[in-house]
Amino acid sequence: ISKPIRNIILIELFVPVLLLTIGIYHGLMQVIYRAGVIHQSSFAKLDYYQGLTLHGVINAIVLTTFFAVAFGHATVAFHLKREPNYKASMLSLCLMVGGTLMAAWAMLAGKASVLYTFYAPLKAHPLFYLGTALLIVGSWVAFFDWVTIYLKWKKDNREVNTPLAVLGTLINFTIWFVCTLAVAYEVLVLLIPWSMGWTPTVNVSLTRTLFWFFGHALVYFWLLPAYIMFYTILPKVAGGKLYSELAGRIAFFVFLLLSIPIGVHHQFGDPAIGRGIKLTQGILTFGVAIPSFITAFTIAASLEYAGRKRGAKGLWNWVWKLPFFDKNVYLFGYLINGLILFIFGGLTGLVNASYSLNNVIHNTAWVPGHFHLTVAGPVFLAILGMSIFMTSQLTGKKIFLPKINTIVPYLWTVGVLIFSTGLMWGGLLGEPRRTNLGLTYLNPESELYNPYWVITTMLGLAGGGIMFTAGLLYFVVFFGTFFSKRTAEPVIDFPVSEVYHTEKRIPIFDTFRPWLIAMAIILFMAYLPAIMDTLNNNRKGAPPYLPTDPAPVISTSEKK
Ligand code: HAS
Ligand code: HEM
Repeated sequence: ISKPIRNIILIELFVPVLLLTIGIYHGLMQVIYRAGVIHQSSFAKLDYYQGLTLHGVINAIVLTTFFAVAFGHATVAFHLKREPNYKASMLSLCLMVGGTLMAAWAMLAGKASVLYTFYAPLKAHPLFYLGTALLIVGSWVAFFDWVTIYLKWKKDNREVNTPLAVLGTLINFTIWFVCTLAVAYEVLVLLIPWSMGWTPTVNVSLTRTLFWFFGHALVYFWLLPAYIMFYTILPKVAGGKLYSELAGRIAFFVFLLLSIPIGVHHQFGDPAIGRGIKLTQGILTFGVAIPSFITAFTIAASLEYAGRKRGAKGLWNWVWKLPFFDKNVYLFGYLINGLILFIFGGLTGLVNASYSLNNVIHNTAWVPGHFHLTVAGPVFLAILGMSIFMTSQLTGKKIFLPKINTIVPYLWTVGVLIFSTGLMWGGLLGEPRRTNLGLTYLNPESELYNPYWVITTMLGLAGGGIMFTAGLLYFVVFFGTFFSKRTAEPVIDFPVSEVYHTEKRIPIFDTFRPWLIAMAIILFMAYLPAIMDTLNNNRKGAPPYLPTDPAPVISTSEKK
């Protein structure tokens, strides 16, 4: 891999990890506010909602997008043996960094405390929306370049299966491209004109619906790079083989069909949307769990094979033969811990998807409990492990403190399990999400004080503290590796799982066109009625709000 492309990938890892220091700090602050350790609306000149926005946007949008592009560049270059185009990759990088700086300025200046979901009626500075749009467009540029590379490769290799990692990357970015079209429309046509004051009101339901068209597919955009690692890297580092490559292909194509047309499951409580479409998208949500079940069984079988190859006998002994604490294959620790967390993340997701159970947990602390077991579980751990792996390879430097590196994912997992137990238990007791509990419910001075939530928020604090410590150790390893002395030639050389069964090539699982057509039909059927509902049931529109105040923001002209 050439030096210029190497440097681009390294910048795409370094910039978001540097910002992650702010993201992780605000995670700690969130558990401190929630547990009522402090009874303030701001700390160190940063407001509660400003901090929550920084936490969500940096961790869940900036880090994940930068990483997906960096990993995509490396995956395409390594598996197709063709380099990304320098000019396109540079343009993509500049757009992403420029966009991130704009959004970061708006958030740090306190002009964009709109949370990472940024739909109306919360209103941000136009630069926040523009910055987010540029970050997205930058990632598109990289994707378009990979498509060109792939098409040229396919011309020369018509009868050869596309490598699973490349197939996963292309499917992931197709989902991303389609779902971000909705958010681009939301931002450019609805939110920016409203934020500039050109339009006085906005259709809140429409902005929410367009956001969730993007928002749930977004979670699979986070997840699929981790899935690529589970299928193509984990069996190899475990010392075994991938049980079925075809299963991986099927899983990725089902994600292509079902990742987007399920966003309404975030809007079960929205009165503007009809019941029929909620039921339809609720059922499709259960469908999207199928590729994850396929993955669970395929990867478990691959791991069992690895354990048996390492000499295991009996029914369960294979588990203990796996290389949990081997510092030479530290990626195993990061990936297996992610999978363990995802068992609980997946189960809680299925609870959320059930229309009637959703009424119990919606907008409670249960929801962040669920998603720290997913995005801060398999997704985040895969990013941590792979960012260290790629940095070490692309710089030719040895891992700094390898033993600490091996422990990080275990510490993080213990932290997340305690943290999410606290949040989900609290959620079942009615504890709200996105609320500075320290000001009221967790403040003994307040008449709203609720002693039932002391234990749950204390668990959140304890788990969050452990996660914060693991985060700090990761920073030491990452930056220590980055700034140490070069000891080898820079390369990119991923471990690649061999397949257990030699399967015949089935062309339908190596072709995009029929799947793209099916995707368009399902999307159209699932979203047209939802969009129509938001247009028909929201004639009035709403003025802007701030998260701290239930009354609308009155503009100076209206005050007069
Ligand atoms: Fe979710 C809310 C439903 C998956 C993230 N989700 C959220 C939010 C986020 C999020 C961020 O239906 C909050 C958004 C907000 O701020 O309001 N979610 C689901 C369902 C799934 C699901 C059905 N979510 C994810 C993933 C995420 C994520 C993945 C991030 C990466 N979610 C919902 C719903 C809501 C929601 C509702 C709205 C709640 C509300 O009312 O607000 C499914 O995709 C889950 C399927 C997963 C499985 C698990 C398979 C298990 C595996 C592990 C195998 C382990 C092995 C290890 C092999 C079925 C693959 C073996 C171990 C050894 C030691 C050998
Ligand atoms: C929200 C803690 C790491 C993604 C929150 C909340 C807490 C928290 C307490 C607020 C819950 C609420 O009041 O609604 C922590 C701690 C972390 C950590 C202690 C580690 C030290 C992460 C990571 C990610 C992440 C690594 C993703 C990669 C999010 C998101 C939100 C959130 C998307 C939602 C923000 C919103 O509601 O607008 N976190 N978190 N967190 N966290 Fe984390």
